[in-house]
Amino acid sequence: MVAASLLEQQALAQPAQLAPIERDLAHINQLLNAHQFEQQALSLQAGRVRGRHEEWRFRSVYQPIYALEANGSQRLWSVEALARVTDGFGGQLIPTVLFAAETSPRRSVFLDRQLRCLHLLNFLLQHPPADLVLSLNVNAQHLVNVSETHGQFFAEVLQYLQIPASQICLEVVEDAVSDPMRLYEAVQRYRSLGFKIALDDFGQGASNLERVWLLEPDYVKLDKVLMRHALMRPSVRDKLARLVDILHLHGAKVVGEGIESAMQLDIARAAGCDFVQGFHLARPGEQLNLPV
Ligand SMILES: [Ca+2]
Repeated sequence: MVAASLLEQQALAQPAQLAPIERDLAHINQLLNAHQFEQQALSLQAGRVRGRHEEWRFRSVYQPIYALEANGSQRLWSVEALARVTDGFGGQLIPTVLFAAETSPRRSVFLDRQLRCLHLLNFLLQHPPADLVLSLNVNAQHLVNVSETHGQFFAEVLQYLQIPASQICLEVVEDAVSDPMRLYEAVQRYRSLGFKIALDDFGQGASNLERVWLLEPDYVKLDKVLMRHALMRPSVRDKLARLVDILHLHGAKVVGEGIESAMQLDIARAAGCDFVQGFHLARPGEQLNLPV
């Protein structure tokens, strides 16, 4: 009797569960198809959405970002979506290499949009709580290639899926764009659409505080190189705390990236970081790693 009623429930539930995602996929594929690169860029395989372009295959993994609570505990605040790319022979490819190999701006825009849709759909498939933020990396070249309509495509996708833009944090790398005003305009546009903005990999390369003042990001992600220096050299820890103070003064919350040990977690906490991310806390995985 119980078994029969379970089967009945499944029989009733299956079409209702499958139909919306397939409908969503068809709609988003249609939007992506405007680029005329792939008819069916996204497809459902074994309960997950997969992406494709020519010989490349894409899937999503997510790395949790935790809020450091005053009582010493950590709370899941966001997941950063990362792409796993394989070529036609099953070899792994780093996504940045894929983008670096792309010479056509049109194709970069298509790939960037496809990956964001892929990550969003795989996120939604796992029924995340409404307060879990999805962090998405924006390819720097994308910022240069798309002009005044920054964020419009993705805002339309979100509207269709009924997800508020405020649940999405867009991570941008400031020193990858040579023209700061171009970056500023893109960020302003994203913000006007309701997205949260994070400045990614801060502290590496040519990143500087002046751009933080210009962009006024909601979050600044301290690069793992900074966290590594702080671990190796105690003198850097005071400077790290001062840097976090300055970022706080300008209204940004601070994420310590690359937390690979308990000691680095202590350093991040002592420096006043609001959030932490790294292998010591959780590795990227297909599951969102939601607390049970
Ligand atoms: Ca990132």
